[in-house]
Amino acid sequence: MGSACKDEREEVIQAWYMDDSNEDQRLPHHRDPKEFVSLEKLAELGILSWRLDADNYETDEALKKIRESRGYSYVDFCDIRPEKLPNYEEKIKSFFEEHLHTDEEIRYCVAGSGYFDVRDKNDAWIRVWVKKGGMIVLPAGIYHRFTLDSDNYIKAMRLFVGDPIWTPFNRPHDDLPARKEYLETFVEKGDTVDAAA
Ligand code: KMT
Ligand code: NI
Repeated sequence: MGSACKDEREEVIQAWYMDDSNEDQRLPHHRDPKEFVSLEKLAELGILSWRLDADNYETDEALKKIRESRGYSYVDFCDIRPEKLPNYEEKIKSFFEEHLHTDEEIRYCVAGSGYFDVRDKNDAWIRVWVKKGGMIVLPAGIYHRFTLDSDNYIKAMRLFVGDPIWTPFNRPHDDLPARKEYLETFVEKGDTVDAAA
């Protein structure tokens, strides 16, 4: 009952507040009790998401429309698993360093799964679990990090507007225009309404 109303994205993208234990980064790190975060709340942080048909990404009209409307001209794939990725342990460590980018980070999981951790408006970690068929956009300037989950495998399409710039700026990088714009657009908006009265 009621399941017809469920957002189909929730089958492949789930988010929750993290605990603060230092256990293995690949574990879920739920709080006790669990505190899930809605996709609407992620949207308030500037995070967009879709559910797509990962078995047919080569011909998928829905993906084509997203790429056209958002200008995602570039695509490649990254395949992250111990056997495939050179310097695997080193890369896993660097993905998990908190950082931001001056452009969107756009990832479409076509196989496997992984955790994209993002900071909320109060600087708490939200863990965003993306599974096969889930596509997310992290806005420019949001602090975030990535880890595999305990299945140790993701194949993700990486998209970009024009020539890709993957440079991570490890925290703190609060003086970058992209950071300031992020805060103005998603964190400080609305705060001045009362003060202006
Ligand atoms: C990133 O930017 O952290 C990555 O590209 C990680 C792999 S994408 C699933
Ligand atoms: Ni990143």
